[in-house]
Amino acid sequence: MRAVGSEAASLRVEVMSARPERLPEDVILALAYEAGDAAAIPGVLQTGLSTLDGAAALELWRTPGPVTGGVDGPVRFRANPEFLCGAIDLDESGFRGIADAAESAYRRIREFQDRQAQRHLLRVWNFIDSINEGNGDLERYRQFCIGRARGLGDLASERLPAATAVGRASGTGRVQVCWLAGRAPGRPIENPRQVRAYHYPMLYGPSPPAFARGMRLETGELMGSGTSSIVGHESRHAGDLQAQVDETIANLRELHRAGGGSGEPAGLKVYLRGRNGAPGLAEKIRSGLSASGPPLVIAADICRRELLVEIECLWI
Ligand code: 3EB
Repeated sequence: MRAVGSEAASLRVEVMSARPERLPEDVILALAYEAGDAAAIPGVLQTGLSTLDGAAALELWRTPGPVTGGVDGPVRFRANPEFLCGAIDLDESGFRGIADAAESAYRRIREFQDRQAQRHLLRVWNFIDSINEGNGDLERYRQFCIGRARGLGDLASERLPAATAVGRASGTGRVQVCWLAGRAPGRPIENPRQVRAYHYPMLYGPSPPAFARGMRLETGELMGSGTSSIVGHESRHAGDLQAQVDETIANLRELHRAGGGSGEPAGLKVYLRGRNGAPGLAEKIRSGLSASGPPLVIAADICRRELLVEIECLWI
C-alpha cells in the first residue's frame, strides 16, 4: 500500500514509539528522540533531543525498496539509487571551537558528496549544544554559521539545501549533521514573506545562514526548512508563543504556495524552546497546516534567543 500524496512521491515519514531490534530495510534515515542514553539501534542517529512529553520517538524516513548502509571515514550513510542519507558526528573537543568543528563537518560532507551518484544536497539537519551561548557574534549559532559557510566553500547559494538548525539543552559535546541527498538536483523554493536566509544582513552575524527555505524534489515532494516567526529578516512576537506559532504557520503556508501548493503535509515536526508546551498548540499547528495527524513535538532551543518555536514540514 502506498502513502497518501502525489503519484511520484517516494519518501514518507513515520514516527514509531516502539523500539525495534533492527531497522526495516526500506528506512533511509532514522532519528531517535529520547531522554537518557538508551542502547543504540544500528543505523539510528541519536539526536540527543527528546520529545516534549518525554516519550521515546523514532522518526523513520522510508523509501520504496531496500537501502544499503555504509561507512566512509567519519560519514555513515544509507542509500538507494535515488537518495542517500548521511550523518556525521564530531566531538567538539577535538577543535578550537564550534566554528572549526562545523567547518570540518561541512568540508567532509562536501568531499563525500562530490564522490556520490546521489551528489545533490537536498535537506540538512544540524544538532548542536547550547546554541544560544555566547554574546553577539560569539554566540555559538553565529560561530556555527561561520564554520558552515567555510566548509561549504564554493557551493553556490542557488544550490544550498533546505535545513533545520536546533540546539540541545543537554550538552553532548558533539556537532551532528545529517542530510538527504539525491541523484537529481532539487529546486530551491524561497518564501516571499521572508528574506532569503543567505541574504540576511550582518545584524544576525558575520556569515548568513546557508540554507534554502524549501526544496522541491524531482520526485515531487516539497521539503520545508525549519521555519520560525521571522518576517523579512526580523523576529516577530518576542515572548509570545501563540503569536509566534500563528506567524510560523503563515510562513509555512506561504512557502507551500510558493512551491506550487501541491501535496499533503507529512512529517510535521515542531521544536519548542524550554519544556513549556501550551494547551492546544499541537492541534493548532495540525489544523493550521491541514495535516491529518498531530505533529511530533521536540524540546529544543532555536537559533535566535527570542524565538520560541520552529516548525518543519514535508509535503508529499
Ligand atoms: C530562520 O529562519 C530561523 O541555520 O540552518 C531555520 C532553519 C533557522 C535552518 C540554519 C536556521 C537554520 O533564520 C532559523
